[in-house]
Amino acid sequence: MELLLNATSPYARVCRICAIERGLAGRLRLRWVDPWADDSALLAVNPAGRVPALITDDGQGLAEALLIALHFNAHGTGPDLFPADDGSALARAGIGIGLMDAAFATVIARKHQGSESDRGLLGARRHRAIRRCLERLAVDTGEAGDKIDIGTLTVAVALDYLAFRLPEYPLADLQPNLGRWRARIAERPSFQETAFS
Ligand SMILES: N[C@@H](CCC(=O)N[C@@H](CS)C(=O)NCC(=O)O)C(=O)O
Repeated sequence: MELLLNATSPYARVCRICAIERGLAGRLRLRWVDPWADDSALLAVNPAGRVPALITDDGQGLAEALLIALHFNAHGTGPDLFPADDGSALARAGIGIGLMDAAFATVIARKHQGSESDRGLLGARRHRAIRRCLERLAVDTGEAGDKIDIGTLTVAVALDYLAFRLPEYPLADLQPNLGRWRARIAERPSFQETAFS
């Protein structure tokens, strides 16, 4: 299998972490691409031009982080990342992706339109979404404990991305319990091996 990715994509990192947790790292080739450069190899797999994108062992192209994670879950071994009997995993993943989307869109808007993008209608809306997600997760992750599933992994990557790109949200001050939870999960080899750079 080949995963097309870049080093700063939180979505791609979720996929890498899922592959490692499912014991698939040795079967996964990483192909580093620049999604912003209309890389032809990437466009052949994902015409939307976004990473992550996966070419499966039987040559199927897959886009979208959670669908790729589902594929890894079906093929590897290890913790079941999509436990059918635990709806909270999917619910948590949805909030994690929501946080990731709001944070990523904030970063991209700043890059292309400057920091005033934060003050426009859409920018302010994104910041409200970030704050609401953090508040919800502060309650919710207490219940998650040390579970390893698509929900906890996605949330932890979203929080890491926030620390990486938007340090004006200091988790340790804003939501100390959530900060401690993130620090614990970030000790896993799957997180250490895929740190943002
Ligand atoms: N919903 C997608 C989001 C993927 C995404 O936005 N990837 C970014 C990098 S973090 C990208 O490739 N952006 C390039 C673009 O939007 O043209 C997923 O879950 O995989």
